[in-house]
Amino acid sequence: MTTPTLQTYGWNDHFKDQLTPDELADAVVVRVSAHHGTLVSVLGEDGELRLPVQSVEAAGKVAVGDWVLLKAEDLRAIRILDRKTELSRKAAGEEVRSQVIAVNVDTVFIVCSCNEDFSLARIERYLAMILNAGAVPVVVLTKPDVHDNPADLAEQVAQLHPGLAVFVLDARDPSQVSSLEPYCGPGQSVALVGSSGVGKSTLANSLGAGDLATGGIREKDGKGRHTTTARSLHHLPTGGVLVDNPGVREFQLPDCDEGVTDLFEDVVSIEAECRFSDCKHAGEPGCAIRAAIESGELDERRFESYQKLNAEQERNAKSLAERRQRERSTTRIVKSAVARKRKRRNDS
Ligand SMILES: Nc1nc2c(ncn2[C@@H]2O[C@H](COP(=O)(O)OP(=O)(O)OP(=O)(O)O)[C@@H](O)[C@H]2O)c(=O)[nH]1
Ligand SMILES: [Mg+2]
Ligand SMILES: [Zn+2]
Repeated sequence: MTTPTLQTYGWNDHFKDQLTPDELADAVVVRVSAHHGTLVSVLGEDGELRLPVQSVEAAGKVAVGDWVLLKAEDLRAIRILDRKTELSRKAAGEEVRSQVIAVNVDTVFIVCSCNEDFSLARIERYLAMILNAGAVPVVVLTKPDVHDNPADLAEQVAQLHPGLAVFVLDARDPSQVSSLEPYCGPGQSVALVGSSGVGKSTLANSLGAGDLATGGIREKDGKGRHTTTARSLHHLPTGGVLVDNPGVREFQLPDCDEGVTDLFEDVVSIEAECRFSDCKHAGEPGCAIRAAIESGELDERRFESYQKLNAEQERNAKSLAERRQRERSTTRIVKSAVARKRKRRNDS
C-alpha cells in the first residue's frame, strides 16, 4: 500500500489555513475515525493509530470526523481544529441536550427505503438539520424493488427543496451505487444518516468502505435491527471519506432556525404577505397562507410541516439556551467557591 497522505482523509485548505508554519512543520495532524470510549482511533500519515482517550481529548471532547493537532513527542492533543460543518440533533429522552452526529462533512446522504420507512416529514427534518449545518443534502431512496412506483416517491422528494438531488438505487448493487461517486472524490467527506435497516452500511460497502456489518430487517414491520452500533469513518477507493452512522428511530431538531427558514423559503415568503404581522393563519382577514393553500400554490401538508418543525426548533432552542445558562452559572459558583477556599488558606 502507498503511504497515506492527509488528503486521503479529507484534508483541505479550510484546515490547513488554521496551522502556523511551525505547526505545519512539527506537529502531527490526525482525523478521528472512531471513538471507543477509552481508546480513540485516528487516521494520519502513519495510517491508523489507537490512542488513549486522555491524550486525544487533552484539548477537549472530540467527535468522529474531527481534525486534531497532536504534539509530536507524546501524541497529546494541542487543539481541535475549527469544524467546517457540525451536524447535531436533540438527543433522545426527556433531557434537552444536543448531540453531534457528524462533523466536517461536505455532503450528507439521507438514506430512506421505499418500504414502510418512507416519510416526507422525516426527510424534511433531516433536510433542515443538514442545511442548518451548511452541508449539502442528497436523498438516496433504497429498496426500489419493494415498491410499485419508486419514481413517484422520488418525484415527491424532489419537490421538498429546489435543486435537491434524489437517487433511487439498490444499495446492494455497486454498479447502481456508483452514481453517488461524484460526491465521494478526493478531499470530500460524506456521512450517511437514516433509520435502522434502510441500507446505510450496505451502501457504504458498495462504495468500497470495507466490510461493514449489515443486518436483516424484521419481517412484520420492515424495521431494522440496529446492526451498526457506533459511528465510524472510512476511506473510499474514489479518494473521499465516508462516515457510517447507527440508525436512529426518532429525533428532534435542536436550535435550527436557519435550516428551517432555508428549507421553507417559499412558505416564509408567502407568510410575509399576510396583512397582520402576527397572523396565526387561522382565518384572519388578509391571510396570504390560507389564500395560497386555497389556490393550490401551497401544499397544506408542507405548511403544517413548516409550522411543526419551526415550533419544535424554537422550543428546543429555548431549553438548550437555558441549559447552557445553568451550566455557566454552576461553573461560576464552583469557581468562586474554589477562590474563597484558596483565599482562606492564604490568609491563615
Ligand atoms: N431488497 C433490498 N434490500 C436491501 C437494499 N439495501 C439494503 N438491503 C438489505 O437491508 C438490510 C439492512 O441493511 P443495512 O445496510 O444493515 O442497514 P443499515 O441502514 O446500515 O441499518 P443499521 O446499521 O441498523 O442502522 C440488509 O439485509 C440488506 O441486505 C436494497 O436496495 N434492496
Ligand atoms: Mg448499518
Ligand atoms: Zn396568515
